[in-house]
Amino acid sequence: MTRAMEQYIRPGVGSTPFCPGCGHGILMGLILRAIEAAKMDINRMLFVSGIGCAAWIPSPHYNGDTLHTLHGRALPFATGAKLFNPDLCVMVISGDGDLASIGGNHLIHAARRNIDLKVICANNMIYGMTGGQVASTTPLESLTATTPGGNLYHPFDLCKLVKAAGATYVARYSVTQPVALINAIIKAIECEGFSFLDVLSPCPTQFGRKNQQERPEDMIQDLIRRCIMKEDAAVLSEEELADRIITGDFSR
Ligand SMILES: Cc1ncc(C[n+]2csc(CCOP(=O)(O)OP(=O)(O)O)c2C)c(N)n1
Ligand SMILES: [Mg+2]
Repeated sequence: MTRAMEQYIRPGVGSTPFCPGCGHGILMGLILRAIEAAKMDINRMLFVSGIGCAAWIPSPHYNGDTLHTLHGRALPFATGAKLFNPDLCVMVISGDGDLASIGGNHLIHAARRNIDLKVICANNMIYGMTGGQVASTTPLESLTATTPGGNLYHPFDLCKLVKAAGATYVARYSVTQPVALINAIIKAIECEGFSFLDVLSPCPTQFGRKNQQERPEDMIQDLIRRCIMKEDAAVLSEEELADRIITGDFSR
């Protein structure tokens, strides 16, 4: 049986390392669908990731050039590759911890320089791979391995952060909005300048387990319920939007 997107999968790669209910596998497939829809030649692309579950999305799965780098340092590697070979379409695919916590300084400066990189942040709101520690994207009061009494701090709004820093294309979608997300990835591929996608990706194993969403389908259902397009959100009050996640394009 031939799998969908088989031609983009590295020969010999069978199953993925992702847990049941993890959104990273969904994202892995949607990125390939976007590359195909954009008619982008994968041989003109370089995929760069840092360290974490999300960093496994391109490497070893994609049958193209991949750089699996250091934790928090995907953007410096990607910047170097783009400067050396400006014809490359350089796509960074990594986690929220990798890009926005340890790598946060690189993120704002790459956006400020508006380098032509396509950055896809698989945001599961936690450090998944290392045991579920709190991240800069963890919601207020959420329980994690390192915040047993609840997270005391507000998370970054990554889209606002990166847009304010100077990025050209900024958007947020969830893996539960696959068509909109594919279209956003196509836009990022076609955009010249720094593009950033904040992609919500459920992690039932580390996040859900501690926050009453243990079954794989619980976090998916929760995202489907909470995500709202910014146009629909515009007519709702602050109270009505209290636990909603606003999605859409937030470009300048
Ligand atoms: C310099 C350094 N510090 C810490 C680590 C340990 N570490 C590896 S991955 C990771 C967090 C990954 O979280 P995220 O990027 O959100 O990816 P996820 O696993 O959630 O997809 C950490 C803290 C490391 N490998 N290197
Ligand atoms: Mg994470």
